[in-house]
Amino acid sequence: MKFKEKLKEKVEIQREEVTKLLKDYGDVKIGDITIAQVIGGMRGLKVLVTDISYLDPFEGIRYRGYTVDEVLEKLPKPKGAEMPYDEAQFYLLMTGDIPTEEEVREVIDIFKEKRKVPNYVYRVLDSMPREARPDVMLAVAVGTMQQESVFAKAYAENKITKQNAWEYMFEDVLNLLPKIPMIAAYIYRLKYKNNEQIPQNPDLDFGGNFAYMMGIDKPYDDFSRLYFILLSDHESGNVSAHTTHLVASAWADAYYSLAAGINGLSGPLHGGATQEALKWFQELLKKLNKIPTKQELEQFCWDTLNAGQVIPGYGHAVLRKTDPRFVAQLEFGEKHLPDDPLFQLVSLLYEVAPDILTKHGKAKNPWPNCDNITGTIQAYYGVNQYEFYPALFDISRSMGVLSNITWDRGLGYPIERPKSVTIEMLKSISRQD
Ligand code: NMX
Ligand code: MLT
Repeated sequence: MKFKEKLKEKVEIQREEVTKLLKDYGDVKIGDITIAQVIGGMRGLKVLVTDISYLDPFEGIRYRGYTVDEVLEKLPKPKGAEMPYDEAQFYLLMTGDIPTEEEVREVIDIFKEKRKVPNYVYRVLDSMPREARPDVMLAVAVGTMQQESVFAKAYAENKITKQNAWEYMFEDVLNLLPKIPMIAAYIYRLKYKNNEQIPQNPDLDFGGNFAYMMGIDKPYDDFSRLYFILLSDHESGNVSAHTTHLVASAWADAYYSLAAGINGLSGPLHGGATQEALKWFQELLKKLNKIPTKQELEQFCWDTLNAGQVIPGYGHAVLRKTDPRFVAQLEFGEKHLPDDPLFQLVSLLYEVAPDILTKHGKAKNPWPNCDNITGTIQAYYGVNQYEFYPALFDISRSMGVLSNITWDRGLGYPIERPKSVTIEMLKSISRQD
């Protein structure tokens, strides 16, 4: 497998670099820690390392050094498609290189070969209560497949060393990732389409086949490809990436780790904000029974804030400008659904919310993030069951977190175990200052 050979070469080079860095410069300080950071969710603390992506507060995300625009322009696309292959993004995240047509073709073929989901997974999903949330079902499906882990099996047989651990992790990742959109589409149709399932189309790629199995016409395939690329990684500190990395750091396999990451993504302050944003727009429309004027929208924002709630899809822990992933979706909407009333409402909110949040004076970042707009576009294509949105985010995020844990094993990162202190200790440290 050329993909694996390339990765192996890169892992070996980087492993040497990391070993040298640790040996020669392990004592060099890269920052101080304040009490505010320790109590305040470790904001701004540089305590994680990844090369898969980097988030600049003002520029936004770069995947392996490439901006959103560059990735959308440079990655190979299916014939006639507007958006690149998700398999190409996965290749980029894993290797750091933009794949050639031939290189992406290899990943597409591997994914197609491995995407068949074991029947017992469907039986487990079918037996779950219909009220179960889609992302809960996805996490259960991933956990159920843990018995397939080649990493866990090799560990039990004492075959794993620090040197070869990444290869078993990589094999698990290749077995697991292509199944995620298949399972998510199955869950969608099980819950919302009377369990009338659409079999996979063997001619289609990751995003294209997902749209096909959802039963939604073009250009939903392109929106799926776009969305899965955009949300795939956001450096290491976000809750889903960090959770996956943390669990994998104890040498849990990819199945356990991803299931944990899916649970980590669910909260309304993280991936759950996709759901909250559409809910917020729908509540507004229900209250007014019409498309609001600018003034009415402003009032609704203030009502939300005065009730002590957040405006979903606005603000960010790191970003200090409009999220380029929001912009990419906005551009897609301007092209494909410019007259949709809900889409126009998203654009109107973009005109009013930053000023209001600034006047409100709390949020450090008054600009929209990726989650504000996703639901509007999904709903336009008929996916208005907003509790499904975190599961959509999970499909995308799986690409990044699974790349990260492969590299974690490749570079021999140890179990993550930071130190905690007591409040009494912090009080005593502050008295000495
Ligand atoms: N609406 C109202 N208040 C906000 C917002 C917002 N959109 N964003 C931040 N604040 C408040 C925040 O609740 C906090 O209030 P308090 O001091 O009373 O605790 C204050 O502003 C300072 O928070 P920040 O330091 O600006 O933000 P933090 O880094 O703590 O949290 C988020 C980041 C993303 C959790 C926060 O901005 C938020 O809750 N946004 C709305 C939910 C959302 O869109 N989440 C999705 C993030 C992206 N993703 O995909 O995960
Ligand atoms: C993400 O994509 O994970 C979100 O923007 C949250 C974050 O980066 O903290």
